[in-house]
Parts: sequence; structure tokens; C-alpha cells
Amino acid sequence: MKKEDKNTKSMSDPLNCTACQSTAKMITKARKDGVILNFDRADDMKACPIGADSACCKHCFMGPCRLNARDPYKKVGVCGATIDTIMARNFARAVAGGSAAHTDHGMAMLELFRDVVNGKIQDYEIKDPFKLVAVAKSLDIETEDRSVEEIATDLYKELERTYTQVEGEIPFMKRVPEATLENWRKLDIVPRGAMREIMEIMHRTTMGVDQHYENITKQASRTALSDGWGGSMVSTEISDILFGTPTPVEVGVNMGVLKENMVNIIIHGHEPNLFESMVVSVGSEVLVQAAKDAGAEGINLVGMCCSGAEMMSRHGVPHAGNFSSTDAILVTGAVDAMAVDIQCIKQGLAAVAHCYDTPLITTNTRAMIEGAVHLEFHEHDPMACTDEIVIKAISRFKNRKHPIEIPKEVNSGIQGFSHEYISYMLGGTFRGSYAPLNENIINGRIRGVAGVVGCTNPRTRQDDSHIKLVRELIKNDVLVLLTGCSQIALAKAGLSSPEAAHFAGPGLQEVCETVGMPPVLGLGSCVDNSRILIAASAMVAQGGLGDSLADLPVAGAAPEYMSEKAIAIGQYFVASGVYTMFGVTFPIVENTKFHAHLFKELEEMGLGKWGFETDPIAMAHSMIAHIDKKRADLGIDKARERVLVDMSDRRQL
Ligand code: NFS
Ligand code: SF4
Repeated sequence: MKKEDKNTKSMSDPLNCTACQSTAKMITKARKDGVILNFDRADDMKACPIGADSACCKHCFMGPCRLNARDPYKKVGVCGATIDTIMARNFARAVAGGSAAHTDHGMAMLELFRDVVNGKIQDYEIKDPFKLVAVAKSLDIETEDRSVEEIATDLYKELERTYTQVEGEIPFMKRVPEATLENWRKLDIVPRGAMREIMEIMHRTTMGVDQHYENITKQASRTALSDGWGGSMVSTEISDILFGTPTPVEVGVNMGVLKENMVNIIIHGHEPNLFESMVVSVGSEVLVQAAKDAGAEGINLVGMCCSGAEMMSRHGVPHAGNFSSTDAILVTGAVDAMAVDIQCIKQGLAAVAHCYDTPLITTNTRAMIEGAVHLEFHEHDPMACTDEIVIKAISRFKNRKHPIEIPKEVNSGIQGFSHEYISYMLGGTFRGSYAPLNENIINGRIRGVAGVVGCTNPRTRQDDSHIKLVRELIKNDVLVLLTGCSQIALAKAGLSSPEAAHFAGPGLQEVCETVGMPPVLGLGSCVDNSRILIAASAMVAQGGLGDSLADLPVAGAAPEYMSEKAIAIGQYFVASGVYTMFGVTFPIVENTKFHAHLFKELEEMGLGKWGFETDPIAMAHSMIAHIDKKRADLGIDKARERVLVDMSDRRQL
């Protein structure tokens, strides 16, 4: 489908590669230093046009088979597979890949939880017993007069089914609004355990099995739901129980959080346990003294990407940038160690790290990189790894030999809005609820809610679409919830501070000023998109906005996505009833049956639908038009006109 063609613009100007000033400065320095970054490779690597349209198949060795996107029904594969089968299979496998990433991460968190509860792991503890009880209650686990250990043991057993359940519905189906769940049952897409669903996708998409695009899409929905309402949701809930549920915290974001006279350590990846232990290590008196002995003022720990977003949200740890900046930041020369775990870690980091003598340290048995140092992280002895990372960083600091240039940008804002906090913030301590949010939507001050999420992609100008899209949405009174790299893009653009309320339309601005909140609310990492699902369910349960998730005046977008994980997230949002728009590129041929299925027919089945648009302003207006249509269907479109007229009258007075 039509692609963003950045290649028409001159990439010699770094500001055509990124809207992020600090990243642009590092692109300039990298070019001076003769260092290649992801932007340069994206420029150099023309995307295969057949692959970009998803018009090829290599699922067996009679192929690979290439079809013609211009005339999609002219040819079929050697086996006879049509364009619709080929695209649906490719799409389903992307959903499987993304869901596997989230659910494997979630399962790792759950295993950690199990061994903390049974005492095998001593270095972590349950930090939020209130959340433990709340989650247990939501799954009908008995909590009265029971110890934390008893409740936690039952919760572990119950949640393990999220992954291993062979038949029947997974636990968090209890959180899905009844009307939505009934529709899923009717369509036969209620997920069983993620392992089963992913296995079945891989089976059904091999040569000669499922060759009906509608049936393949059904399995893609079921698998994606086992991620959003399964693996990802478990990850968020268990991480909150173990490490604390986020509440708003003021925090600095951007490359300026690096400090020239300190030992700088970056953690980049997705599982919060490594990062939590790093916080302990950098607080160790012995190591701080060692850093001072090496001539540093101290140790400076910062995050990048999604575990960075979680630590920023939970503990206010500064965040240095999103996906496209992870190699650019090494060009500062100021990074004394970068430790990574899993997901979104570009192999190209190794070469850049090498140029600046920065140790790149892999820590997870599932993810090694040729040329990186591997220091394996074990939860039963986490400090063995994290202390060693600090020692390596101190040694690099002592032997720094590259000139240092740290961009000064630091953008301060408020992060850490869990769905629990949104309820508390709007409803107050004693009557925490979604009633005020629903009321403000019904009366029209808030037109609707948008989730803007996902990656940055060097094939399009970094952060640019995130920022333009979100500014247009809030200007039109749409409250925006953010996660992942999108949250970081908006933080760098200064939109996460309460003062940014003046960018919002009059209705949203009034709500923000009354509550003292920014017009965009950052919820954490990509697995924390599950917080959006829970918030949406709470809105339905609160009443007045229909009885199914598909009735809500909401929309979703990933304007600069690059990962299979984003496709999985998009598909679970769509299957949950949300109109979900992607930018940059979409692996599909227009004017095909599969395209009509994703972009239209799923909605007719009571689910949401996909949308694609590379222009962020047009994307915003498609989302707003959808929100307005839902408002009209709910019969609340008139109220908004009244309240906005009232407000302008009051302003005049
Ligand atoms: Ni999400 Fe996080 Fe970022 Fe995209 Fe990667 S870090 S899980 S996939 S690039 S938002
Ligand atoms: Fe070609 Fe069919 Fe084999 Fe795919 S499964 S590579 S379309 S022969």
C-alpha cells in the first residue's frame, strides 16, 4: 500500500531524518565521525516493493512465489495460493511474532512472581499488595482473611492459564464487557492460552493448511486477543504488583539527561527486572565510591525504549530517547555502558558502540549479539550481573578517550498514569471512578479518547507524525493516552506537562486545568497498552457510553510503527472494537478481498477496523470522524455542541 517516500527528500539534512533536535545533532556528529546509523541504512536500503505489499510467499520451497500487486488476481503461487491467502498468512505470522514477544515477556514476569512468592528468589518482593488483592478480586480469587502468600499463590496458578490453557477461556476474559465477550464467543475468537494460539497460527499458515483469508484472520484475532487481554495484561499487572503501580511523577526526557562528569549507564529493552536491579546496583555505596575514585561525580542511570518507559513511569528514572535514537546516543561519546535485554535492540548498535569504546552488554539468554559482551542476568542472583555492568562502565569512564558532545535538550513533564490513577485523579480519593471521564465525554468537553502508541521508524521522519497527530487530536478535544516510543516522542515535544493544556481545544483544556493534568497521559511501555483496554472496559462498565467496547467514541493509532509487535497490538485493538490507524506502510494490496476484510468487514462483524494514512493530520481527522460517528450513534453529539457554545459564552462574559 502507498508508502511514505522519504527518499524524495534530501537526507543530507539531518532534520529530514528526525524531528528530534538532539538526535539530529548526533546524526551530524556521526557523519563527521564516519559512523553509520539506522537512518543512513534506511536511506540506503530501498524496501522491496513486492515484500512491502506482502505480495510474496516463502512458506514452502516450491517458491518463493511473487505475485503482482498491480494486478493481484492475475497470478497465484505454485501451490495455487491466491493473493488473499498469501497476505493473510503473512499478516497472521506477524501477529504471531508480535504476540509471542509480548507473551514470552509476560510469562517471564509471571515466573519471576512465582519464585518470589515461593521464596526461591530473594532479591525482589511484592511492592504493591493492594494491587495484588485488586487483581485477585477481579479474577474471583478469595481474598478475605487470607495472607499475601496465599492470594499470590492462587493468582499465579490462575494466571499461568493465560499461557498454557489448552481449551476454554483465559482468566482476563472476566474483564471484558459482556456484550463484547458475547460477540467474540459468537465469532469463535475468544482466546485459549497464548502458546496454543501461536502454535495454531504457525500450523495454519504453513503450506497447504488454512487457505481462506477470513478463517486465517479469525485465528489472527484470537491470537492477538491472547496477547492484549492475556500475555501483555499479565505483564503489566504482575510488574505493578512486584515493582509498584505507577503514579504521576515529574521526569526529564531527552539526551540531555546524560551527564558529562558522571558514569552514564543506559538500560534499553523491555523487561523491568534488569532495570530494577540496576537501580539497586547504582545505589551501592561501594560502587558509587568506585565511580568517585575514578574521577566521576557519581553514577547516572537512564533508560531508553520500553523498559525505560516503564521505569520512567514507575520511579521517575530519566529517559534518554526512543527506538530510532538508541544508536545516535552512543555518538555522544558519553555513554559508559549500554546494557540490553530483549526486543527492539538493533544489531547495528554493536558497530556504533565499538566506534566509541562503549561496552554493549547483552544480559538475556534469549538475545545475544555478535560482538557484544554477554553477562547473563539471573533473578536469583541479579547483582552479579548488574554490579558487573556498573564496574565495566566505571572502567570505561576512567579510560574515556573520545571527545564528548551531549545535546543539551531535556524536556520535563509528568509521566506515570496507570488506569487506577486515572480513576483516582478524575474521581478523587473517596470516589475514584470513571464517572467524571464518562460525564465529560457525554457532555462533550472531551470529544473522545485516542490511544497513540508504537514505534518510530527510520523510513519516516522520527517523532514527526506522532507529534503532529497528537497535537491535532488534542486541539479537537480528544484526550490522548500514550505508550511506548510514542510517549517519549510527545515528552520530547513538551506535551506531557500540564502547561501544554493550552494546546488543547476549549473543552479538553477546561478539564485539564480543573484536574491539573496534561492533555496527553503516558501509560508506560507497549505491554502497558493493556492499561488502555482496562480503562476502556471501565468506561463501558461506568455506563452511558454503550455496552460494548465497539460503542465507545475512541480510536487508536501507531503512526510510525516498525515492529511485528505493533501489528499484534493493532489486531487486538481492532478485535476489541477499536478503529486503529497505522502510518508509514501497510503490508497489503489495496482492492483485494483481504483488504476489504481488514478495513471494512471486521467492523460489520461488530469488531473494530484497520485504517492506513501517512499524513498525520489526515489521520487525526479520520480518527475524529470515527469518534463523531460513535457519538452520533450514542446520541450524545448534540450535547457537545451545547457545551462548547456555553463555554464560548462564558469566555465572552
Ligand atoms: Ni513497542 Fe517497545 Fe518502541 Fe516499538 Fe520497540 S521499544 S514494545 S515495539 S520501537 S514502541
Ligand atoms: Fe509458493 Fe504456495 Fe509455497 Fe507459498 S506455499 S511459497 S505460494 S508454493
